[in-house]
Order: sequence, then structure tokens, then C-alpha cells
Amino acid sequence: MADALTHDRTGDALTFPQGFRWGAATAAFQIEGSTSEGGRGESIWDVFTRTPGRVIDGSNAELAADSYRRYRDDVALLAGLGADDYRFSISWPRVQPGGTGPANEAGLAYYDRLVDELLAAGIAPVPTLYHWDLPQELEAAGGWLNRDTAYRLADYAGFVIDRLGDRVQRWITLNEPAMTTLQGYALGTQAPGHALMMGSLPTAHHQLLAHGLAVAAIRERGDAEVGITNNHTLMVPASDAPADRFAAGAFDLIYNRIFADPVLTGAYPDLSGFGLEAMPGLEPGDLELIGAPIDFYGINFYNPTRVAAPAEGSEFAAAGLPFEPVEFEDVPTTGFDWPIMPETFTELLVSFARDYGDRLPPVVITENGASFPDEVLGGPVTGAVHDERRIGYVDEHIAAVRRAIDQGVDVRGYYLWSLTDNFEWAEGYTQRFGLVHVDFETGERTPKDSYAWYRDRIASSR
Ligand code: IFM
Repeated sequence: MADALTHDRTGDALTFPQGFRWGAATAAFQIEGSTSEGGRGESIWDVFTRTPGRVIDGSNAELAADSYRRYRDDVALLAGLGADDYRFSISWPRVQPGGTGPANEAGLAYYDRLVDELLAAGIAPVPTLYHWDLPQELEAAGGWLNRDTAYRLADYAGFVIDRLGDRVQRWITLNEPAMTTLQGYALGTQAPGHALMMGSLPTAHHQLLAHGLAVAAIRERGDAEVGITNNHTLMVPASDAPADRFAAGAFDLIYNRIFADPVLTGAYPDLSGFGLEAMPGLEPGDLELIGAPIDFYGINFYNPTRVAAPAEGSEFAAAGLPFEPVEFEDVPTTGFDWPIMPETFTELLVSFARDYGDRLPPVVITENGASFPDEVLGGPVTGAVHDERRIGYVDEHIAAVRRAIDQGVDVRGYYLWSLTDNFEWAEGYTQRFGLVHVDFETGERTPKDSYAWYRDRIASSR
């Protein structure tokens, strides 16, 4: 990111460095709905949601938050927050329905309208090129196990950059490749639903290659800023026992470092502990592309992970993995049962600055937030949603970011996940993350208490 921030050293935890950017984040498949409109093609998530037993409540994203039709309402909500930025994602199957061939004009036109609406409201668009909705035809050809998918993503990115690049100043290439690899290809709990365990590793490399190719496509076409978004968690050993400490290090490698190291240092970590001489799929020249300088590094953080050596007979032991995530004891949790430990957010950010040093560009928190079973008072949404616990979570995590800045981490922005309630992947509509309640029958929006709180928080932080 271009200019260094002037650090406010007043010690007032409410204020942030000048130029710090506030926003909210969403993703196409989770909010747009209208999955059959405008010539959109099918994605792996359409297929996954149709497959019995895959989504916990049997739901699909045909309505989601109805944002394809209500995007103007969403922009008005962002403007009401006083947001600087809106992180949304572009749907690949809307723009290039089968993942190859020409662009679909109706798909590009939709994002044109969205970008114009944002700019008219004084909000900077920050699109993510890929947030998990791979065209199904590419999955049929091997999906992210197939190296060619990386080149297909670069072609698709070219269409988007050519169309929106005159107005977009900041791009995000991929969202959370770790989740695609771990949940989509290793465990099979998310689309496309393969349970390949360590056999999933080529998907990590191919996604990172796609990132590198997308960075190159953006650089070729102008001077916009570009970064990647990864989901990171602080690994906490279950005990001081060497086996648990080793397990935490091993999981750190697979979850965090495989995805961060090549982007930030141009090299994969040593994988010999997993019996691998090199990252599967790696070819000469790949690391130069993947490690090309970026302007910011996006971190999504929700919770830390407690890790132990695998218990005898566990599925992790059976798969030959040297780690197993276990629950924290006696900590508050979100609706997802995710542990709420904001101090670990500071620790994670500080560890990034320490471990990557000068190789770490400015950090943007591209997602942070919490799901809770919000209760709507007054029946069908006519009334209020008093989501005190979400306010508490966000307040503590924003303070954690502020503490990391005080300890020298160059954090330039915070995007709350999420603007509205939405389709939470394999959890369907059972997890509400929004600042704004959505009635999933009608699409009607009702700002929660957290919406007004975040608006005031943004105002008081400047
Ligand atoms: O909803 C997801 C998002 O798509 C990616 N990051 C985590 C969020 C909450 O699970």
C-alpha cells in the first residue's frame, strides 16, 4: 500500500492511525442468490448444496441474502456505516459460466453496476477474484488438483480486470486457499467434497500459482494494488509435552505456513516431516510468480486452535497425520462453538511481523467477526436484534488489532465479516454473522444493534 501511515501515539485505544480503512466483507455465493439469473453457470457449490447430506439444513443459495437484486440496499447500508471499503467477491460462473471461453456480458455488467454504486457512495470497491465458487466444468476436469485451473483463473481474472480496472484500485486474488485445500479436498466437508487428506496438497500449490498468475495479470494492466487473503489461526499446544508442541508446529505448517511462506518468502517450508521432498505440483518458475511482491497481505482471523498429538484411533491418527485439533476448556464460544480469545489475535499478528520481518507487506484484516443465534424481537423482522455478544466479540478483536499496531505491526484496515447474514457454506443458514439481519424467506434486511455500534466505532476511531 502506497503511503506509510502516521501512527497516532495518543494511547487512546479508540483511535487508529490516520488513513486506517474500515469496511465490511462478503462473498458472492453467500449473498447474491439469483443463481439462475443473468446467464450464470453452475459452480461446485451449486452441486454440493444439491447433494443430500452435505449442507446441515439441506438449504441452498438460490435466495441467500438476495444481494444480486438488492445490491443498492447493501451499498446504502455500507454508506450508513461510514465504511471506507467494501470487500466483495466476483462470481467466476457469472462472468465466465463454464470457466473457459468468452465472458458473459450480463455477469460483468452486474459488477459494473455494483462498482459504480459503491463509488457514487464514496466507498472503495475491494473485489476478491476467487472466493470458492469454482465453475463446475472445471471441477469435472480435476478442479484445483489440475494445474490448468490456475491458468483458467488467470484468463477469467483478465476479463474482470479489463472491465473494472479503470475503477478498482485494490484487488484480492484468492480467499483462504487453506480452507479449499483442507475442507474442500482433504476432509471433504466443503465443496467439492473430496476426502484426500495429504493427497489434497497439489490444490494448495495450484491455488497459489493462480494467485501468482493473477498478480501478474493485474501488474500488466496498471498500477492497482493487489494482495491475497488467507485464513490464519494461532496454534496453541494442548500441553507443554513435546508431542503436543510438535503437533502444534506440524499443524501450523499445514494450515498457516504452506500458504503464507511461498507468498511472503518465495519458498515453501520444509515438508520432510510429512515425508515429502518438495511441494507436490511445484514446477520451475512457479515460486517466482507466487512470491512476486504484493501490496498488502490479507488476514482473516476468527479464533485460535488448540492442538494435540493425535489420539489413538482418531481419524487423524488413521490418516497418518501428526496432529489433532482439540477443544479449549472453559473459554466462551461463538454460535459456531469457536473459542473467543481475542488476545491470540494480537499474538498472531505480532508473530507474523516477527517471523516474516521486512517480507511482510502492510496487513489488512480482511475478515473478522462472529456468528450467534440472534433473536429477533417483535416476530417477523419488524423490531430489533440485540446482538450484544457480537458487539463484545468485535469490540475485543478490534482492540486486539489496536494492541498489535502498538506493538509495531503495520495493520492498515479492518473489514468485519459480514455486512449481512448470509449462506454459511456447509452450515447453510444456521450461522448468522451479519451486522444486518436477513429474513431468508423474503430477503428483508433489519440492522442489528451491532450495525449502529460499528458505525459509531468507525466514527470514533478516526
Ligand atoms: O463465511 C466464511 C467466509 O466465506 C470465509 N471466511 C470465514 C467465514 C466464516 O466462516
